[in-house]
Amino acid sequence: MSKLFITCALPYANGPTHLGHLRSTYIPADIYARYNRMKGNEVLFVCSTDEHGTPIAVKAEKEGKKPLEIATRYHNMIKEDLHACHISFDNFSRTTDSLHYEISQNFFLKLYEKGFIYEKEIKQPYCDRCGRFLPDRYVEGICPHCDSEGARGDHCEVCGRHLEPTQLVEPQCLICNSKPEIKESKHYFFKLSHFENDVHNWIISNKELPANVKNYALQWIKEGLKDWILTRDMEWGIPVPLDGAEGKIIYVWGEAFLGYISSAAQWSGKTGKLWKEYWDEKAVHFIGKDIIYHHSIFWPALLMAYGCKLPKNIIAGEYLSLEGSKMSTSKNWVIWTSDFLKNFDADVLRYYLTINAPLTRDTDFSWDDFQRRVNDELADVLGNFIHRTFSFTKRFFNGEIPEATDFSGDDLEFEQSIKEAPLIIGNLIEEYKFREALVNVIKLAKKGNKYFNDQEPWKTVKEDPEKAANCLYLCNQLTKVLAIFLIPYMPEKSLQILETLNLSTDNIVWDNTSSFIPSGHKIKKAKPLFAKIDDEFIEKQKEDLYKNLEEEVHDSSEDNEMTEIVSIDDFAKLEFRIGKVIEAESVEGSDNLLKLQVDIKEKQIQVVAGIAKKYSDDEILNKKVVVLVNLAPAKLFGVKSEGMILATSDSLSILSSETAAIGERIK
Ligand code: B3M
Ligand code: ZN
Repeated sequence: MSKLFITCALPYANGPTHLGHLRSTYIPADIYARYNRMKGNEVLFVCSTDEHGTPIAVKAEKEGKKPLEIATRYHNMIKEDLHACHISFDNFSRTTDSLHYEISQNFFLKLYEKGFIYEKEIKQPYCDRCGRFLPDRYVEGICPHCDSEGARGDHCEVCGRHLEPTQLVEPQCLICNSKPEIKESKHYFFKLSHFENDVHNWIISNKELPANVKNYALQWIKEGLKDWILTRDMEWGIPVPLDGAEGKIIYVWGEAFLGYISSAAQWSGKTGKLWKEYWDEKAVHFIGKDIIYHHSIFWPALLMAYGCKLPKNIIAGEYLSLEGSKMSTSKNWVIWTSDFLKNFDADVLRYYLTINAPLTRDTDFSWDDFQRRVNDELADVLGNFIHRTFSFTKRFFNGEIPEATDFSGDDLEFEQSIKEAPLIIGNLIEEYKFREALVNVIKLAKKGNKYFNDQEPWKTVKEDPEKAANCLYLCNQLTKVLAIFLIPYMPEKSLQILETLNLSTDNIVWDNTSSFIPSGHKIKKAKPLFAKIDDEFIEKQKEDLYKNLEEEVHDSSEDNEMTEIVSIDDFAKLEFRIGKVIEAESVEGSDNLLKLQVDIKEKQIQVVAGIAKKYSDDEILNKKVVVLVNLAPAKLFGVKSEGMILATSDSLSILSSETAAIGERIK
């Protein structure tokens, strides 16, 4: 038995969770935690909400609230979301907890005393009117690299570059719009450069680190590590615990990592167990790929400076897109966890987000694919196998596991597959290959269906009852192991199966998975496991999603928000061409959509356009329209769309040109 410290990246308390968070971080970590508990390991699985940083402070200021109120609102929502998804944390805390303040300040002080944090005067924007310095997102201006407006003090969203606040051209205070002056201010820097070699060695010598983490980290180290500014001039945050540092706080990334420790310490306070024993034996961080830099470089360097053990592994889940396009919370192109759970079980979501693709690859959530997997894999393969086993047992064997005698070659082979599965599947989970392990579980259920079909117990139960008994004996055993394998993935559904099998659901041990249920054991009446999802329901989900998008676009124009500036490079990526509509028909079930075939010279593409309220199919036929031809394909009402016809948003007037040639590019 060993001890294991598992963490999830701390969600920022400035919004609820969405499917992207669940896919990259929380579900994989929970699978790992649940599996390890079943292996008999002592698991400490912790998380917290990350409640400092300028996004929360700015949001609070805009809403006229205190940052803590905002953080509390989202802390509660996030906690509820994760609980509803059965994420089995041993402790879930907040970085505004006093214990976290204490631990973070002590950590900072220790590094300062050891000489790894030093002071330096630097130039910072200062707003005279507001009477304060403007860190990170408090200042906006023109990006010095790409000339786009709306770049923030730490980052330009258009060209993606990191910025220093003093580099901004025409800077403005985000709160009062006045032009800041530049003032000197004393800040505290962490000697990151000092740890360049040590971090490098740690990364190359750590055999367990996955390739995505390793490759990113090595690439950055090659560019050289610079010392890192660890403080900010602002109120919202953890005060720097030094004399002469009044008004300064520790930068959010300088304390957020300690949220792992403070949440564990809080757990120690409640349980009397020592978190450090877990940390020292093996710590594994689950994160999203956007914070690999922080976890593979900053965090190890901070730990080295402090003088304690480093984590054993960092598992970074890659991105989830939605219906082929990047998720965006500001554009409402997102599925919030709580919305999803209004219609579907958390277990089904956990299944889909895991089986969809390996963690180390970007992947897409699509309603059609979700429906297909639920219907084919969960209902037709897994649900069907379990259902037929239970109902046959009830009907022909009085609800008892039958007696097994003289196995045939088929039986022996099937028994062998059941017996060897726990090791195969367990090893995959231990290697963090959660998807592969789950694929093996489904394959096993498929095998079960095949065996059942081949044995034809509905015939043999009369002609050769021993053969039928062997079949149902083994099918019930498979049902049991499937239920156990599924505990990490679908904790509720798997317990439902075990309950029907009339087996205990407490303290299930992975290594006992294939100890067989004795003959004569009585099972209970089965309830349906997985419902199929019909087309209409999926269409409705899609429609709602697209509606959100339209509403959001509409709302922001009403708010008269500044139009987002794009660079010429961004524009050049869009391939607009003149296309001729050569076929048009309405899309069944929708009053908005037309399905068009558009000739763009080299080829013909199919476009679904939301213009049916303005144009009939006849009216649009033969028109030369402007079409975006390199849009990621999507399905609308089940119909594939490979481009977009340009039209105005309110009057739906299409952009067309009668003089341009078909296929001509618009630049
Ligand atoms: N709060 C969330 C993120 O950047 C950030 C993680 C902190 S983990 C110590 O995804
Ligand atoms: Zn820029």
